[in-house]
Amino acid sequence: MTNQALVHYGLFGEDIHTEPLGSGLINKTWRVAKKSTGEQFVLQQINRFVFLNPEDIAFNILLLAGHLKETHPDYLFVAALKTLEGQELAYADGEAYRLFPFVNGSHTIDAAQDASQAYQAAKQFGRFTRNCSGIDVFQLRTTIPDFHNLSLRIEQFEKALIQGNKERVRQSREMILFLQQHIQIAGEFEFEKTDLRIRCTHHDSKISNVLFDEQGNGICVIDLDTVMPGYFISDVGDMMRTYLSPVNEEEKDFSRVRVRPEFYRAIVDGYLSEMNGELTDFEKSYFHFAGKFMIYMQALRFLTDHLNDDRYYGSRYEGHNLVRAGNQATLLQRLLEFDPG
Ligand code: GN1
Ligand code: MG
Repeated sequence: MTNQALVHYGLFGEDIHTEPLGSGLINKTWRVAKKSTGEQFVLQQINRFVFLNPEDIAFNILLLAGHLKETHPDYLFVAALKTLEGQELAYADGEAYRLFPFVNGSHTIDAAQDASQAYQAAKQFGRFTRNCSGIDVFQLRTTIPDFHNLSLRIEQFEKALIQGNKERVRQSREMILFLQQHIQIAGEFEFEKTDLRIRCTHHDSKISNVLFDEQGNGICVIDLDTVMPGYFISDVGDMMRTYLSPVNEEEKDFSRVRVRPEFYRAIVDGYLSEMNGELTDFEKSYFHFAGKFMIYMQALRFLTDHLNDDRYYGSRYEGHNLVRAGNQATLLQRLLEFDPG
């Protein structure tokens, strides 16, 4: 139904070429080219099972775009284009879509291959939060309630142990025990979070959500649907989760999952290069916890989904989410063994 969505932007007919883009698990994305002019766009279909109110995403982006234009006019903020009717979202067949301009000369990368890329990305996520710091963060809407609420993720996990697929619960015993043994991470979170500030947080800081220029410098962050009030540990932690290891959450050979010390440094240094003056001393002592927090939560989420028959993340082979959970549990183990110095 992408074609019907594109009509709302005046893009239709033989002149338009559409192809799938990216590897996100939740939203669907396409690259759209207008052959006659060479213009390019990115079209995204919002997953309405996950984002119950797509208008909240549009609201946040509009609010931030206005603020950033005033306070940081040189900062590139990729807001969605308006439809011909002047709307922020296009609806086709009950689905909500957004169209973005493609930033010329930019590219994205799927994995951090050298530490300077990790530094650049961490800098961009820090810069984003810093540039938004002048806004009253509580004006932003919460696009996914309790998204990074670790205590709720534990509850969902415990519920799946009781109500989930019995056979899978039996087969996942080892993973279940491992995660139960590390439940204190959730306790630490509850205890510490009262001293973490609520900031404008991206909540999906994987490296493919950063645009790079031809010299390899970061330009800005993209994919802003989970931008909402949150803690800095969400962004720093998800960078640790996705940049530290040379292999990602899909890797089945867990011996290849490891922590690269120079990438750890790069994340901390890159983020602080922008956020040093913003974070409190207390927050600065929580970089390591950030990694544990996000990796543990992701392992829980994958395992919970496996026990619930893959209804959230989907799966491409039998046991896919159990493998992803095992991968993330291995990464957690490696991080716990790592001494950041
Ligand atoms: C989802 O859709 P994607 O891949 O950007 C998920 C993240 C997870 C990630 C794991 C809204 O992100 O929280 O970390 O999968 N997003 C949502 O790959 O649940
Ligand atoms: Mg995303």
